[in-house]
Amino acid sequence: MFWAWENDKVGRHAGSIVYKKPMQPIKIYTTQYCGYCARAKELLRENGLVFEEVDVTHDDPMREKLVEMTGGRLTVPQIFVGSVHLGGYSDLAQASSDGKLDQLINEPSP
Ligand SMILES: N[C@@H](CCC(=O)N[C@@H](CS)C(=O)NCC(=O)O)C(=O)O
Repeated sequence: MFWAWENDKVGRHAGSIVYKKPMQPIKIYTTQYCGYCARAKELLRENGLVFEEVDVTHDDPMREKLVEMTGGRLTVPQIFVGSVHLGGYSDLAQASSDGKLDQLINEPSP
């Protein structure tokens, strides 16, 4: 089991801290009353991952910028790991189950 919090994450294994290493920050763009956003945040928390949430509910300019940043995605949530656009909730769930999320999080910064 891997636990992480704060942005310079602390690794824990079997209850003891075994290593510290830098991890890519996770940023999630959300709106209020968004079921997929809630599920995405829950999944991240279940994995012990800390994230920064950007609520774009009342921020149309940011929402427009988000569409650009994601290559035209119009839905929320949109999740970034470091500079990599992971996608929405279903992309996060897939990445969590196939190991891509771990890989992205642990990738060294460019
Ligand atoms: N397949 C997408 C579905 C996301 C989705 O449908 N989100 C809704 C909100 S829960 C949405 O953005 N609807 C359009 C809008 O709010 O403008 C995912 O997995 O993230």
